[in-house]
Amino acid sequence: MTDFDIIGGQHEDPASIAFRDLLFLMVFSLVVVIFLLTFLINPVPKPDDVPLRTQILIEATWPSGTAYDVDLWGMGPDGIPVGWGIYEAGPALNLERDDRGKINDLSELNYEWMSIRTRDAGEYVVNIHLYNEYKEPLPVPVKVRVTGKGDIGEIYESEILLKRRKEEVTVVRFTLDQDGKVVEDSVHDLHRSILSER
Ligand SMILES: [Ca+2]
Repeated sequence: MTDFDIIGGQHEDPASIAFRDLLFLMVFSLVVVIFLLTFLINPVPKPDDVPLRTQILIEATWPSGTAYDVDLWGMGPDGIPVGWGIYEAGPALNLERDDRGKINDLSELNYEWMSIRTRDAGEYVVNIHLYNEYKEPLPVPVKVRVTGKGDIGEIYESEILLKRRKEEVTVVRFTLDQDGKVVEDSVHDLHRSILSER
């Protein structure tokens, strides 16, 4: 019996050790590659895919299946009106979904929403406007809700009646402080037209 046989008998064949090490390296490399691929396949989304980083959500809903074209209008601290045709101002305010009642709309839902993506300090104004009732009876009830993420919570929720075509109602105004919190007692609905400032 040679030394080699003893070694071979008591230990594994060097070739199989080498093979096992190689196999281990391959599996390890594969795990590393899969790990890296997970990041490559799920990278930070491209701008178009970015989930909406909404800090404050402004929603308007009116009766499903009706033809009323109600518009949400908003204005942030930069004083730039945002609404139909003017979809965003600064990084703060965006009209995310316009709903024209039955026009270009396969859904029965009548729902518009705006987002405030950064809580810039200053006053925000939220208005609704009846662009056209399209022969539907008046008034039209519009539910409006303004909800902030996390500690902000609900800022406003109520139903407003729009009584005539082109009527613009100030739903709610509120002010955010430097920390992005709603200033106490800043919530009110004193009329301020946004459409006239376009
Ligand atoms: Ca609309």
